[in-house]
Amino acid sequence: MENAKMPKVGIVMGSDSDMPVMAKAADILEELGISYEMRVISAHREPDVFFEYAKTAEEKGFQVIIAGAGMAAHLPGMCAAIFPMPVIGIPMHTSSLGGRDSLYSIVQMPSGIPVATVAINGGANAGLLAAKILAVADKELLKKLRSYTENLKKQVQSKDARLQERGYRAYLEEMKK
Ligand code: RP5
Repeated sequence: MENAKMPKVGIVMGSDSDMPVMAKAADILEELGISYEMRVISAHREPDVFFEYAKTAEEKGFQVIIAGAGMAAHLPGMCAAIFPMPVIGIPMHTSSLGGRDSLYSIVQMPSGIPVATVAINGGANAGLLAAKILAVADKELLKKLRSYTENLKKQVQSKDARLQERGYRAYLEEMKK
């Protein structure tokens, strides 16, 4: 049973050390007015808690889960094994293998259980991808996404206009300030 107060997106991370990246996904959802719930749940260190989370995610109203993890990053894939709707995986950068460990763990899912994997530390894109999935059935949200994209274009255009006006040397100096 869906109601307006239910969070539409579940944001889950394997450790609070993932928080700076996961916060970027939450920032995007807040900017677009999308309700979410954020949790720290480790699939390895507390498998019983994780299983309960993934099993009850649908009845809590989640339509998308954004799951971030690092190293042997099984959290997103296991969410996708249990939760029937889209799961977006965010591979964390790691000091030992530069995040390739997390990336391969998340992206190399077996056939039948997809995880939409964004770039290493791609928190903002995960938030945007979740919004785009929800926008398929939400015209107001689609409008906000169009204006978000239009704003990106304006930012590049104003940078280029400044470059044309000042020249690259002055532009570079101003960037250092
Ligand atoms: C993963 O192990 C987490 O997602 C985190 O990225 C990584 C390291 O966790 P901590 O040792 O910082 O708690 O489960």
